[in-house]
Amino acid sequence: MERVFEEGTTIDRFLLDTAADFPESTGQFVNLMQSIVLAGKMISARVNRAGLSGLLGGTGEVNVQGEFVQLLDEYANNTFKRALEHGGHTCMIVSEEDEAPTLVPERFHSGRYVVTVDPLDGSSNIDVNVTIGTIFGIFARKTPEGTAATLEDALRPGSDLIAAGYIVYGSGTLLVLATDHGVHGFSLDPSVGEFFLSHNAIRVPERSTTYSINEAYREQFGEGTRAYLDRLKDPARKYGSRYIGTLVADFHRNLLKGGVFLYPGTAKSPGGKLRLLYEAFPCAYIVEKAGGAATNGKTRILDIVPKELHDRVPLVIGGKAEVEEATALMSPFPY
Ligand code: P6P
Repeated sequence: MERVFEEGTTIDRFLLDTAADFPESTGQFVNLMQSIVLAGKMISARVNRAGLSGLLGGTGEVNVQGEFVQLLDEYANNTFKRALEHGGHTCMIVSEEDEAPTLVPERFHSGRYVVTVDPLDGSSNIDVNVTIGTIFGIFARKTPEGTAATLEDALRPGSDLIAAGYIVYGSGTLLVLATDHGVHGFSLDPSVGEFFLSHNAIRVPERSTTYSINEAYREQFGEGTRAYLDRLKDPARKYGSRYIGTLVADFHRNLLKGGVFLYPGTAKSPGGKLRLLYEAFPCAYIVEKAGGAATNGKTRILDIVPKELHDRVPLVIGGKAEVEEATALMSPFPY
């Protein structure tokens, strides 16, 4: 039941107002979101001062993805987990930065929610002051409250998500949250340290004239993908290319203004690069709540069940008509 709220509503008031629509709510979800909001404020403050506080550059470590860990990646990961693991609302955290899930201490096994997170997406852009962001998904656990969470609570279809969102650290800091009430954006006013509603009931335009893809890999894509890209270059369609190299930033621009983002698989990497549980699932949940669509080039992203926590998946996401056109052409599957 999508709802529109008055401008200037704080995120706390939004969370309390929407929780009131669910008589069975215990307040755990509101508390969980308030923990995510706190982590977002802390990461935003550090990102904005990274150049002044020695937080640029790498740690020298390589993570489970085989990527060099940046200092801000480590800070964002630790900050996000610390904000969640002692809140009594979360029983497990699956992070891009950690091979294994983080299980909360036994005294918090009553936590109802499982959170998947890419603490800082767009690492390659951190040191050059280009927009980066945090992406998160929220499941209600399947295993009984009061017990330790298990992989069963995370290896499940994206359609089990009950909420998802992201925080983009760009010209401003904006938190976008998708729930059964629709997709709403909250801008951080750093002078008061509060997120205020600034984007009411976001809907993604069905069609646009923007596509986002790293065309350097063109010769590695399937012939269907190349055929789709050639179609977009027809001057009559007036498409332009926009590609930031940070998924959450490209996705956010396309969510607001319309556009299709593609990270297809290739012969060398049929699964593509993006991760299913904490990148594709949350973005797919958000875009569908905003009226858009997301596939892996063949099937709906939210219908996929991950085999492992760090599964990768090809991603085509954006306005429904554009995703359908691209998906119909993309072959041979999976790239
Ligand atoms: P490429 C950032 O490292 C990331 O994981 C996504 O945020 C982004 O969309 C993608 O990689 C960019 O990958 O191969 O185009 O550099």
